Amino acid sequence: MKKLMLIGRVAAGKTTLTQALRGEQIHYCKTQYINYSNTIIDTPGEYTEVNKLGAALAIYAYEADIVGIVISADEPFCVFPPNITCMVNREVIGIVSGIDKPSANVEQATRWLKLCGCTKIFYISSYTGEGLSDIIEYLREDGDAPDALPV
Ligand SMILES: Nc1nc2c(ncn2[C@@H]2O[C@H](COP(=O)(O)OP(=O)(O)OP(=O)(O)O)[C@@H](O)[C@H]2O)c(=O)[nH]1
Ligand SMILES: [Mg+2]
Repeated sequence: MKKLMLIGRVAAGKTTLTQALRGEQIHYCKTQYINYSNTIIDTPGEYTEVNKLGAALAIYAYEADIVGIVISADEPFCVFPPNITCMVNREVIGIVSGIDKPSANVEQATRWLKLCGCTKIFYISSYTGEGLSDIIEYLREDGDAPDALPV
């Protein structure tokens, strides 16, 4: 599997997505530090929100094959500046999370991710499971088991 690093504001849904992709039971767990595993690097939202910590994300991206910008479908504003994808020398994908939420505005989140510079965008709900297989398929490499989950 390609290694995916997730970035996004606090409560964007990064950890919940990590749990869902791994097939774990979903439970709230505030991310306090960068969690590193073989296939997913989960980062605290503060690294995205606090300007000076953003540089650490750019450096940490070297550890990943793909960086995923996670924006929840009900976020009231975008914390990312335009064309942010050029700050890392890895492929950057967009992930709209929480598409099951009643207040979801998927079109708005999509516009923000495109403004960030994302050309490939996934739409997921960690609760219903919608869209998760698309991400798993995208991370899969030759030789990976057909049902492999990033653990
Ligand atoms: N309805 C719905 N709620 C979600 C979804 N994903 C996450 N949530 C909820 O959003 C809240 C925040 O989710 P987290 O995954 O902890 O967010 P995070 O981006 O890891 O946040 P930090 O660790 O603080 O950076 C939790 O209460 C989740 O249950 C989703 O797909 N659908
Ligand atoms: Mg988290």
